[in-house]
Amino acid sequence: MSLERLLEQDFISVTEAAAIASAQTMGLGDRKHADRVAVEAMRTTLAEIDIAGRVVIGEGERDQAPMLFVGEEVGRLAGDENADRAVDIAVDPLEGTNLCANGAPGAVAVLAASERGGLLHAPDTYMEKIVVGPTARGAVHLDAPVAENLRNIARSFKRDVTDLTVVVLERERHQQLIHDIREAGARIRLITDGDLGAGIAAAVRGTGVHAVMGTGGAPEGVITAAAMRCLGGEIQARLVALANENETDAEQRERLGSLGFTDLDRIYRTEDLAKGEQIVFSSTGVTDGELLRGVRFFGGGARTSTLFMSMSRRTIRFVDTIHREDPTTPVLFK
Ligand code: VTB
Repeated sequence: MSLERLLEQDFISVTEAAAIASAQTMGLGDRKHADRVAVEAMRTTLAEIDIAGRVVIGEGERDQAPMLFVGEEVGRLAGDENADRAVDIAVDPLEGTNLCANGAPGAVAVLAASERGGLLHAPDTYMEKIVVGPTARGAVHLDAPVAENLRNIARSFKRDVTDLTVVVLERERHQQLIHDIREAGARIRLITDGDLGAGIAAAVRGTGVHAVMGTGGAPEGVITAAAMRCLGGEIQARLVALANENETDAEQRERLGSLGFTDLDRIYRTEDLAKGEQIVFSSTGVTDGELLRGVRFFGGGARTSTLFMSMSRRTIRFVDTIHREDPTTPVLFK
């Protein structure tokens, strides 16, 4: 039986647990706390399932993160390299920590997994990305001028550029990009956080999102790639050494170099980021979003909405789960 099939229910419950835990902190204004409880819930649930899991994208390097750090072995079969359930795992227990802390839409709990070696161990730095869905796959190039990419996306959708919407993170660094998109005539949706969820929306028709452009986190780029493998979409990306609250540009460049990422011109394609032959992806809504509803508490339980995708099985499931503390709690149809 394929790994994907074996682990389906298990992985759904992992992101559900993380989503419920963090949703309980929604609006408390404490993003670190929201993230911590999501990490704890995800790790506790992972420990109960029959996998020899290895975290390849996690909460940070071992010295910075107590749990779900890169390299951590998780699952009941942890450390058993002969296990036929050896999987590499990329987690983002709470994507959009600020969104959750502010009760804003778009926060999700996410996990992607593959056979060993199927997901790039990307460093925790920035990544320049362009993401499109299956309709515009093959029509863009990271180095092409913005207007050219938009023209080609519009052609794929058989419409005008003015009928496209591009999602961009609202950041100072995106001034030029925003200017170029406006000048080309496309519409823009600025978001405060969460380019992973936006990338998934771009790969689903009917969401009104046609592309995501700009620079966000590299680890999320790999998880986006895993989702694109399942959805038939495309991501092109490049690592960027860019200062953040902890490091200068030069420090990032040095760290990238020490991890073996010396060619900062290299464009990573979807398959470079997530090359696995068996890929699964699970994402549960924490707050309401484009595709998923957030966690709803009803007194005596919670209801979650999850997107679970399996690449080789070619299934995309929208899973609506009622978690009851008390088995006598009535179930509502909707
Ligand atoms: C933001 C955030 C994303 O990376 O892009 C962040 O919204 C990095 O950018 O969800 P800043 O340091 O400027 O906030 C993500 O966390 C993932 O790509």
